[in-house]
Amino acid sequence: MKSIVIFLVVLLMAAVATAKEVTIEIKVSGMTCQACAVSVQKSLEKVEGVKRADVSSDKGLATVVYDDANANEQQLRDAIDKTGFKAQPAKEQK
Ligand SMILES: [Cu+2]
Repeated sequence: MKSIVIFLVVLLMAAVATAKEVTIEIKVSGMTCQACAVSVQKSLEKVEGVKRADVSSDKGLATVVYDDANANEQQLRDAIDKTGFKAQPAKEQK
């Protein structure tokens, strides 16, 4: 009985480890008003694996929460670029 519990715990930990939620901030240039921010946000939320996207036109910043098992940073940048705005290189982060 005890071994079953241990097995389930290990299984659960493995599942959590493979599906990790990641928060990333991407600088976006070209946004001038709230409507711009909304279109970037909508585009980001269409990417599979994205849980949440917050876009500020004032800060020129997109904050995205995504599952790194389903999405990657490049897909997010592509989604931003597709709207006509420009995702800035990752080097400028942090
Ligand atoms: Cu606008």
